[in-house]
Amino acid sequence: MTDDKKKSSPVEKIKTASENLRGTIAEGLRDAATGAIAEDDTQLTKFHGIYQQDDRELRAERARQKLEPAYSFMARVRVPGGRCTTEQWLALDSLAQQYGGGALRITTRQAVQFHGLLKRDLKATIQGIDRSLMDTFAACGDVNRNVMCTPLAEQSPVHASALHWAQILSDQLTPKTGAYNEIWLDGKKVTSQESATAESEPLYGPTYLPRKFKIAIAIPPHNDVDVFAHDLGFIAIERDGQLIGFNVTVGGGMGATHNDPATYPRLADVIGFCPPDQVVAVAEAVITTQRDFGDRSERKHARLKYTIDDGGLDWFSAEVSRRSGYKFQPSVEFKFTSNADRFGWQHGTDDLWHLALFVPSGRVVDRDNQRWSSGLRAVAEIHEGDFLLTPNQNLIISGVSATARERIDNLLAEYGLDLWKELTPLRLNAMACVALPTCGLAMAEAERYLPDFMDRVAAVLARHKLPGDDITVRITGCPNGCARPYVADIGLVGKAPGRYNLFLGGGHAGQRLNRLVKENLDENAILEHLDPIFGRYAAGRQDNEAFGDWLNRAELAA
Ligand code: SRM
Ligand code: SF4
Repeated sequence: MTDDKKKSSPVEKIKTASENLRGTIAEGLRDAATGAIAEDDTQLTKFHGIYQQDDRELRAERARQKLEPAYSFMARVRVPGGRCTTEQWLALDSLAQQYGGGALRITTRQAVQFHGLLKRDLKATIQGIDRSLMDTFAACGDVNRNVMCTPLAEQSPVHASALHWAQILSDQLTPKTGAYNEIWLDGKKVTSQESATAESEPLYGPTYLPRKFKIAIAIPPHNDVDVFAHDLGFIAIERDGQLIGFNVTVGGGMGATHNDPATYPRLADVIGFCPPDQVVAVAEAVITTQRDFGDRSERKHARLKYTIDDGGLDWFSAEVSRRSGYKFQPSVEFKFTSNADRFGWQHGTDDLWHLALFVPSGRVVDRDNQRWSSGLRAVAEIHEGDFLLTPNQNLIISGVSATARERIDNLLAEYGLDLWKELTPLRLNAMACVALPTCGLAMAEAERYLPDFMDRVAAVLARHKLPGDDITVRITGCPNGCARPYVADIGLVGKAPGRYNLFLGGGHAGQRLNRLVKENLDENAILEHLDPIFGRYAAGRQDNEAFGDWLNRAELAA
């Protein structure tokens, strides 16, 4: 818990002095002498969904030429529950073509990222996003971020209700400062005096949260959102086909630092059940408890999971009850079976059809024989429903009439986008984070390495006559865990170029952390390590037993 005598971290000081997230961002944008903004402001733009980056592959050459790094910006668009209209998609696509190198990136949290935006184009991009009734505000930073929800509300009335609550949570928990409006949308400037009163942040206070905060809603049996990886989670409980409330989970988080045992991935605990009308009060109580007790001196120890481990789950739960005014009811039984997406056409409660497409690592860009930008644009131009972003970086074309299905299928085939038909579940369910060249924290490749690695894993599996359908592989370029590698059957976590820590035995439904089995391996060593294990798995698995579950039962537990 917070010790008042501890020194606040530098980021806390920046937030305090920022006048509700303004800092000198506006001035920095006007400075044409550099492609960067002031260092303190790089912390503040995160709250506006914008990260300053530079192309790491050009660093050495630019330094040799005595040039400043090739600065550019990543902007993350919030899409609560992953639902956007085709008009919105077309607007994002058009901005990507104009300013973002022709690419969009669907993230592991149902959001959309632009990469490579130049400082001079940032405002125009944000204004274009705003015109499509979307924003990047609070997509990053020490606040509640994009609220996730199992997509496709048309699967059942429970799915529709869950999305409704995701959108309410998203609205209620967005910060109130006018800084975003003022800086990016040329909104009215608020004077310091006004900002103290009209603009107070009733939920967050002037220094916001000690660290990022994430919420997900899951609908059993699908744990596609990986609810246990979130600071706060809601597991939908149904009776007679209707939502009756949620089991509440707290304290999940993936981030860790290599060789620092004080940091660790942690799965959330279920603390009880609440009816739907208590969801907002519970979320606010969890957030204010973290706001008041979270560690503001050491950012590596500032996530909610550490606040809970330091204070104890009972204390935390009682504090949330006290603040919300609601006592949790006992949790209700639930069962998750998978944390993957389900590909292909599904029929919805609306009597329309919905097609879940595999998008490799969520990267929407035209490549030789897979023209994702052009193909999805062509679909969006004739499609009357929505595009839904999944928590595994994929996309659902939602709301297609029976008669329009063939046309969509033909378009997807024409642009090379029907990969879900030909790839195996092993490949379809594998995930990698962005990593190099844009991520400033990457220690190894992830997204660019995943296809090669999966080919090699498939070859080793084939030797043991295993299709690998029950194996989830996730790779990240560093231990921060952006592709949630610590809940995968097989997790590779970047240590250095070409080298990874190998984690095995995660729960196939995201319900169990895997374990570190070997450190700092290159590809050959990883495959050599996996080969005999796959052999034993082939011989010893029970019917449909997922790799991580078998491994945990048969080997790791021993
Ligand atoms: Fe992440 C930081 C990308 C989901 C844990 N993450 C970053 C940054 C912004 C790097 C930075 O701080 O400079 C990465 C930008 C790379 C780039 O060039 O785009 C980045 N994170 C991503 C995305 C785009 C990965 C992807 O391949 O899709 C995901 C965007 C999600 C979104 O739309 O909001 C993404 N990040 C996650 C997740 C998964 C999740 O939330 O379900 C996690 C693990 C869960 C968690 O939060 O514990 C995650 N990202 C982190 C961390 C570690 C936080 C911690 O508690 O230690 C960092 C580093 C940090 O915050 O200091 C980080
Ligand atoms: Fe970057 Fe690490 Fe996140 Fe991958 S896991 S995107 S390398 S911060």
